[in-house]
Amino acid sequence: MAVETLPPPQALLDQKENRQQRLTQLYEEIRQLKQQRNAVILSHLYERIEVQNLADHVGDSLGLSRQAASTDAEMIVFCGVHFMAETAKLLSPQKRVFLGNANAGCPMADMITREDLIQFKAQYPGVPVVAYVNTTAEVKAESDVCCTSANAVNVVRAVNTDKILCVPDQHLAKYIQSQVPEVEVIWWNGFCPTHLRMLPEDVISLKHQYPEAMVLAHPECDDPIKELADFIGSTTKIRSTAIQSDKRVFIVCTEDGVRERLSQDCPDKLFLTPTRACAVCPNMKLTRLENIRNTLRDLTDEILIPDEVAVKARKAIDFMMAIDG
Ligand code: CIZ
Ligand code: SF4
Repeated sequence: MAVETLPPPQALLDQKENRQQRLTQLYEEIRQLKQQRNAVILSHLYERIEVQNLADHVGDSLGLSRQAASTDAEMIVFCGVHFMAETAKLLSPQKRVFLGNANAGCPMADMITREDLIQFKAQYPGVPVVAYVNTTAEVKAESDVCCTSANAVNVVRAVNTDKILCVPDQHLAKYIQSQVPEVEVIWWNGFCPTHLRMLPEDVISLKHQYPEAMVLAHPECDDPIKELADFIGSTTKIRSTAIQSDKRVFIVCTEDGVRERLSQDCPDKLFLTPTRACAVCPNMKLTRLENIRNTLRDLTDEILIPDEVAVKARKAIDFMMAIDG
């Protein structure tokens, strides 16, 4: 078998040094453009670590959208996927909103269209719809209330109903069902391909090697992973739980950006992933510093939502905020 020849150590060290210089130069270009544009940069916890480190705020989609609404900046560059930038635009209609990379979409959000939802609702007349924030503005506009992974259970409890349609994530829906048994949750069959890559046998094997480890899981994971978890919650809650915990070892069952973030937040703790480097959302990694620089410079692909859609979608978000402000 042919053995691949690797570059000598000095060549690899030179590459590392060049990359560091390039990053420093890009950081400076972005800093200047940001000032000129009066812009704020927001990064989801799933983004590349250099993007998270550059951002003014890091968090989950709703937390960041709230930041967007409260800032004095005239322009927002959202480093995340399309539905997140749309949510920021819905909450900040007077600001200009751009995605860090306009090609970054969410396969789960694309698993249900407005037309699909209209047909789904027609099968269950009068049953309210809760839409996960991972949906397009058009789908939110056809829904009664929005939710995030952080507040989904509280939102469903607060809607006065004995049945609810939950779109698009079947795994979040099953989690809600387990927590709110008094309401019948009828779900759409969407899923997150990244979260489904994590395997229970990998969690079990890590747990075997590190029995003291705390297992942290996102509700988008499949049931067998959630059954192994010591804590289930949103990215922000996973982060705060790990930061506040006395434990030293964690098995992080969500997109790898959270593990990277936590490794930086808590250098004295160990964060492990239950897949061999596969829990990476390719869309979340599309945004590079070059894309952010180009977005600030060229102002292309602005997020625009037609008024008739925005007014209805905002109602679903406002309803969620009234329950879980
Ligand atoms: O709402 C978000 O940001 C998502 C998609 C995940 C999470 O749990 O934070
Ligand atoms: Fe969508 Fe999953 Fe990627 Fe989140 S991690 S953006 S839900 S595909």
